[in-house]
Amino acid sequence: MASPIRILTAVPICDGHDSAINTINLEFIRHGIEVIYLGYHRSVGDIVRAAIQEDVRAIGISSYNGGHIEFFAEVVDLLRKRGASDIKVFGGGGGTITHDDAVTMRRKGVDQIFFAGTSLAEMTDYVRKNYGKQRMKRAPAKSPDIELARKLTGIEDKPDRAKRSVSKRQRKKHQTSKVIGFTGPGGAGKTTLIDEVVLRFLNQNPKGRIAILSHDPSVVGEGALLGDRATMINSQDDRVFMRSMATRGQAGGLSPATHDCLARLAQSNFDYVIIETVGTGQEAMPFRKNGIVDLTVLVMNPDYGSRLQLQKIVMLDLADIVVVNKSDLQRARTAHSEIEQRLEQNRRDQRLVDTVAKRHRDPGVDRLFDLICGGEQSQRGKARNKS
Ligand code: B12
Ligand SMILES: Nc1nc2c(ncn2[C@@H]2O[C@H](COP(=O)(O)OP(=O)(O)OP(=O)(O)O)[C@@H](O)[C@H]2O)c(=O)[nH]1
Ligand SMILES: [Mg+2]
Repeated sequence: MASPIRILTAVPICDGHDSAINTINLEFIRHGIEVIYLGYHRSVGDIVRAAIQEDVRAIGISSYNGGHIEFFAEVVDLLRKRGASDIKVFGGGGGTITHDDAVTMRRKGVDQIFFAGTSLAEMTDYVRKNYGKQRMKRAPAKSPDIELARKLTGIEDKPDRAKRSVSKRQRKKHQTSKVIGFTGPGGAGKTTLIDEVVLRFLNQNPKGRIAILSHDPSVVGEGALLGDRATMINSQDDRVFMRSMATRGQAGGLSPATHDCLARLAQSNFDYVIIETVGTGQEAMPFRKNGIVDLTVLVMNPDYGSRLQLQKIVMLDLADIVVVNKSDLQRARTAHSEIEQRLEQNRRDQRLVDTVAKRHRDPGVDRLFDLICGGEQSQRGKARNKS
């Protein structure tokens, strides 16, 4: 079966009109399209970087506050400058974009503009027809990010073939990055927390690079809304390579291609590779069989129920670090002491950290960052310090 079409959607800088694109995103995913949503108020640079790293077929921009002729043209130009003009640009913006504007925009390299009154079905058909065919032979990659992004696409589209070609031992041997796995129930704050950890990394390591492999579930019809970039504001940076993956039918929090994509990232000269699973259930052990993850972090919401629920969460036995996030909530102190008792029974050197990920400069997140990045240094960090 053909792989799902991947597109990126966004709203330009100084524009908060996200209602239209939210509706359109939903329609796309209902029809089998994987949508990486970057959010609103996004710059040309952020949009182009994300499109390249995600290796999407096209960028859909929804623009209402004016300046669309220049903004769309700048996206097309920057794609060309970065060697990614095989990523196409389309969009809309109700009555704000006139028919005359659209003619100018097409002349400047925009594929298509949709006007007020267009049905959602028409847009979906357009995407399928124009961005659904297999790509022709592509020009050689002009940058390491483009090359890596294409490799990940290759693995994701044919996960079985990649699995056979790389053994677990080989993967570990070539690994240059420290790999950190984040998991935990839906909405516990994994994405917010990772973004804060990344911010600290970028501030402390002026030359460091980090990769994020982030997962969201595929829905009926096999599309997916991959929305982590909209939350990870700090991670939209040239020193962060981020890739969003849909689970594509696999249960347990990861996708069939995760292990091989992770292996590829871990060999690609990043200081750290962070992987986030989808929100998981009590029985989930997403990293157990994976020889690549060096450190596992379980992010808990204080509202897990009672002590009885804690007995059932398998990852509490396996995680290296357990985080009680949302420590600003009332139940957090009880949660801390209940989880502490639960971990004591394991008699392992597991760490327990309280955080408020959505607060800037939270001391709990500082502590988590030290636990993750303070000790053992990645191969790349060591090499950089020697030179
Ligand atoms: C809803 C709305 C709001 C809501 C936004 C809610 C939200 N979270 O999105 C609120 C009330 C918050 C709002 C605020 C403002 N708004 Co307002 N808003 C609108 C309104 C009424 C509808 C826009 C909309 O969502 N339409 C629904 C979509 C689904 O339909 P559509 O627009 O016809 O789009 C079609 C196609 O173009 C296509 N399409 C659209 N985008 C995309 C993208 C892709 C990828 C594709 C494939 C297709 C596609 O889909 C539709 C299919 O039929 C328009 C007026 C209008 N009637 O267009 C003004 C309008 C856009 N707003 C306007 C203004 C000025 C503002 C404010 C600055 C007002 C103020 N002074 O505070 C603020 C700015 C907010 C901000 N931070 O940017 C002006 C913009 C004028 C301009 N550009 O010169 C407009 C045109 C109203 C007007 N006539 O003055 N607004
Ligand atoms: N009160 C409070 N809310 C928080 C905190 N951290 C994150 N949130 C909010 O919790 C919600 C979910 O955060 P995410 O970071 O998306 O959670 P997640 O675990 O990645 O969610 P999934 O990937 O969907 O499982 C968002 O609305 C955050 O703003 C916190 O420390 N306190
Ligand atoms: Mg998340």
